[in-house]
Amino acid sequence: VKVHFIFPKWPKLEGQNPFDLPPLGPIQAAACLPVGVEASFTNENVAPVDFDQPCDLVGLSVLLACQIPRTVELADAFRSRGKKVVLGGIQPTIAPEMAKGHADSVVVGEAEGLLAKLITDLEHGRLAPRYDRRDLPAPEEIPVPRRDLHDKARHYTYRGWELVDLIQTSRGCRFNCYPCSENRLKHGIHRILPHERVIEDIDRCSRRLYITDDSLEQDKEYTRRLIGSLKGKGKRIVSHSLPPDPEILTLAREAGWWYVYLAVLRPSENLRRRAKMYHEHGIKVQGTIMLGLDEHSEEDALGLVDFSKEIGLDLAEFTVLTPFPYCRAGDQMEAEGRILTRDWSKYNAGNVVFQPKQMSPERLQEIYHEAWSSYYRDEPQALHMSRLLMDAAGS
Ligand code: B12
Ligand code: SF4
Repeated sequence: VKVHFIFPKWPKLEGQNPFDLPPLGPIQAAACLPVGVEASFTNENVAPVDFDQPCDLVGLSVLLACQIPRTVELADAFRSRGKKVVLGGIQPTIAPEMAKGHADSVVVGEAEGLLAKLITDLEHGRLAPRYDRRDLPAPEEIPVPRRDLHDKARHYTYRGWELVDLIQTSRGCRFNCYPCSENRLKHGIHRILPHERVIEDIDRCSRRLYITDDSLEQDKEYTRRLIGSLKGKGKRIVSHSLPPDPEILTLAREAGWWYVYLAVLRPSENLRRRAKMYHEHGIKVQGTIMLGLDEHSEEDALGLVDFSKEIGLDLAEFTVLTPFPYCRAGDQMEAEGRILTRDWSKYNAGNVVFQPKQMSPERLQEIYHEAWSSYYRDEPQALHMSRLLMDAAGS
């Protein structure tokens, strides 16, 4: 049996980096296939899809809402050529009904523990419409991803630089931030992967890592241990925010931390202090700035651009609040009848898809465009990016 995984194409944000990262979901799902089942992979963001691909099953991996329309097109196209199609990933987990009429089957929840049965059923010509995993696999069930399925040299370099490998060392988040779906998706539980499994995976990755763990702030002890396991491995590491603790930041820098993502929803002393602290410890900061919260007037939203400059973000990515399903923002906008469209292609955090409280949707959209151009007016984004890359080269 051979399964061909595909990561459907999705629209980038206005000024986003011109490169694509090697996705983790599909190669993690591929690792869950029983022994003897062959796997191959196409990331449509970097390579064209071959509709005549010799395989017994096409597995579409759907991470982001803005991939849904393309997923449906791909599923229809493969099925019209007589191929069996299964959908998996976060979006089919949130809304399995998206598979109806387009795919033969859908995998709901994490893939670990589900694919052996699916393959047996496929072999016997009785694929079920749905394989469900509403409980969470134990950390010991989670195999090392099939990194061999990525052609890194061909698809994942930027100006000669090998891009980061996405890696996961734990799953889940016990916090429940307003615009985020993770708490509900992973039941608010933090599962830590076995140490040996994490090390084996780290050793298979390139020199640059993006630790995709939801939060490294929810369990400081774990974060300290993780930093310890990275020390001396010669890696440069990107992650979500680290705890603002001088001891942890010192250890992180020694272990090769390169930059952290920091969410900016409103100007605050706390954020100012954090950014300063990261910088003092030699760690760069990429901000994700979210415009259009109910508390934002036009002036507040524009003020966030100045604040981002003031705190010296090394890279800034502007987004508009997007009421994704499975998060408090989505629940609220739905309950208040403020969702303007369910055209998923627009759900990439770069389009206004809800009625803002203090301005028109059109004005928020303009502010979003102004934010990108104003932030990078004096120093183009490419320059910021080069500086960030130089930092990784220099140490
Ligand atoms: C890495 C990441 C990104 C990367 C993706 C890069 C890439 N090439 O993959 C980047 C930085 C580009 C990104 C961007 C965005 N992201 Co993002 N991202 C993530 C993150 C942190 C990790 C994803 C991941 O790799 N997980 C690890 C893998 C192993 O898990 P998985 O994909 O779920 O795979 C498992 C199963 O789903 C299943 N599976 C997966 N594929 C398949 C296929 C088949 C056939 C089968 C059977 C099973 C299967 O098996 C796997 C093992 O169990 C998630 C949060 C999270 N923890 O998942 C958010 C997350 C997916 N992002 C999210 C969002 C909102 C965005 C943005 C839209 C907005 C923003 N500003 O962040 C932007 C996109 C806008 C844009 N144009 O950039 C939300 C989506 C919410 C929702 N309800 O839709 C999430 C859930 C985080 C959150 N805050 O809620 N993101
Ligand atoms: S934004 Fe980060 S810290 Fe907040 S709930 Fe989501 S994953 Fe957890």
